[in-house]
Amino acid sequence: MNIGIVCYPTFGGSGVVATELAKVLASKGHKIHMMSYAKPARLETLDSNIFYHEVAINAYPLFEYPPYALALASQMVNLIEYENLDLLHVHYALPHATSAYLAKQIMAEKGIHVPVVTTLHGTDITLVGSDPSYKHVVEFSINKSDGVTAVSDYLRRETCERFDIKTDIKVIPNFIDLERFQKSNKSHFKRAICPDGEKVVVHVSNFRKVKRVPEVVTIFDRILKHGIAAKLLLVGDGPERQRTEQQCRDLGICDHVRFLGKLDQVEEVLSIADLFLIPSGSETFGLAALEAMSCSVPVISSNIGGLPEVNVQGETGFLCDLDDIDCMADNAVEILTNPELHSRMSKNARKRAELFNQNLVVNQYEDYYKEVRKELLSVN
Ligand code: GMT
Repeated sequence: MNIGIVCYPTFGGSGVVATELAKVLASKGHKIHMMSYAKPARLETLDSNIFYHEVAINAYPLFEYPPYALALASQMVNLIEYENLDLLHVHYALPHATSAYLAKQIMAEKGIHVPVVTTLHGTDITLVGSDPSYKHVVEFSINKSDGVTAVSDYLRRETCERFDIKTDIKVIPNFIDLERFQKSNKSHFKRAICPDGEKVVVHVSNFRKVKRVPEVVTIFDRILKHGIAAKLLLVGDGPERQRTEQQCRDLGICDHVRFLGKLDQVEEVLSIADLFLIPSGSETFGLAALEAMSCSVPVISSNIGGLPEVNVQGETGFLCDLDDIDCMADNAVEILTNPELHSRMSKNARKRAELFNQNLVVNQYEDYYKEVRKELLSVN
């Protein structure tokens, strides 16, 4: 198939999922046309089946806010027409599903019918999409999509509660490349970071408020106070970085905390991790937790949103109430000081990650594309 995939280019989860999906589909022989306002962060490989089309947003003196949604719709129309797209798959409802609806209507006038699949990821529903300034447009655009998927059952339920949804939402979970995300020997890296054999605690995020990075540091401080020699590796960057750095200074633990910034090879850090912390205030899935689990790292997470669909209480790690820092810290200490428990949870984590094998999940997308396309073509 010729598939148009639209996403945000940033390090956020939806862009990562869209790009990884594009790569797997391309490896299966599909021609993928990616659209975004900048090159997606993980689209680093040269692949003869992937074409990247940057959406040009021309600035005119009249435009205080250049209309990206319209530029994107025009780009979609161009690609449907000249690259014979069979289907548009947009990741993140706003404004991608709206642009897709417009492009679809423009093409329908010319007698060309292209189905639109919208994948809901998270803040497009829980935060931005529910904002009254966007709500009606998001609701309309979801209802006008030919197929809608959500990355977790929690997100499907949440979407139906927040919006008047008249279409079925299919849950297709996020997925993982089990080859890439597996524990590998990085002893040189471990020695460099932990010369005295300290335990390694890792957190990966975009450092937005919702990720609760200061809570990560508080939990880590409790681990240190318990007398465990440990290092905290913080991967990523974002608005909470400065506040977190200040917190480390205030606690006097800067020597134990490393800010590694945005990294492409996250699996290298996860390979030396003993524990992963993700105490998020909202998480529709928690791709970062799945990446850690795939590298055999036990996870301590909050028990909100889609996280319980990924991390299993007492099996792959522990889940605690959002504000229960004691629970997270106590369980962290337990995992780090009980080798038998650690080894069991590491194995279980990898086993659970195998259920999200990218080959299995991408097949679900392919089947869904066929189903949605067949349905649209049967009525036109
Ligand atoms: O907050 C992020 O990590 C970015 C955000 C996005 O929409 O790009 O991520 C959401 O989508 C990811 C991929 O489906 C999920 O794994 C994240 O849980 C979800 N983030 C939130 O719900 C806060």
